[in-house]
Amino acid sequence: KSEQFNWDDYLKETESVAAPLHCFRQSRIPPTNDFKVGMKLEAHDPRNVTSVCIATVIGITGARLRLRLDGSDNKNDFWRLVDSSDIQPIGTCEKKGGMLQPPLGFQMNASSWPMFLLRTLNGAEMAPAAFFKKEPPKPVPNCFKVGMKLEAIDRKNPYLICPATIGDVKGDEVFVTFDGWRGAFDYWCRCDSRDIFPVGWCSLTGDALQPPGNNVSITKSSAKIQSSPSKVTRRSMQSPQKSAPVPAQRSRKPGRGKPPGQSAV
Ligand code: MLY
Repeated sequence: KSEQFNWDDYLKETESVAAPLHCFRQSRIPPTNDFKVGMKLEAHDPRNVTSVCIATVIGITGARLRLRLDGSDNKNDFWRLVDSSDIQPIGTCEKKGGMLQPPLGFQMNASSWPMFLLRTLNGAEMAPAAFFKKEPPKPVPNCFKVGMKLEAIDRKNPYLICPATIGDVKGDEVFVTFDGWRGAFDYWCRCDSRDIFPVGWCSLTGDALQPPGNNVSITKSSAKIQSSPSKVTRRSMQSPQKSAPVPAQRSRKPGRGKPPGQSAV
């Protein structure tokens, strides 16, 4: 396609800078993803984080795994980096004296858990310990600045990684805003969140980077022409902002590529 998203062009168009690598809790060189679909591992239940459960790799996307907890349904898949501290080789929990738990929403009678566990592990392909990478250290202090660009997981659609901008900084936290989308997807997170990545991450890992949502033009020059009917340069298949640009509420340069919409929900 001719209109492929390109960070170099985009940074120029929006006259913005990429957040420096050292701001992120990500390794400078993304970890290799050696996992294969079908392999099993231990994972903390995202809905009940004190529980360690058995998970199966359902998909591979860049340096991430799409995981499904054994005994759970197919509506609660989640994604983890191969260097996430939320995942570990099978046997780790027991070695630490813990007990594997049924996932929240275990589909069978709770009394059938021990037998279910035996069966799910019997003959399973277990992900080798060497596939699990060490989580990078926390960056200190928070060195993000308002306006810096990054790649961020859309927490409402966590398989998506999207171009984003730091909208605000407060203590150890940053406000992640999604370029070309109204505030509905924006969120606050800690600066050491594993859900945010430096510009170029997806191209290094092979994960798919979404283009910015775009009914509102992203260029600096056209962002000034607020009264003209915004030309649709790139159409999103989904539902990005539909209305005409609203006047900026924050007195920052229009580098974010879109006017601030309603506040995040
Ligand atoms: N189907 C969803 C997808 C929105 C994705 C927004 N991200 C990329 C910020 C919707 O249209 O609401």
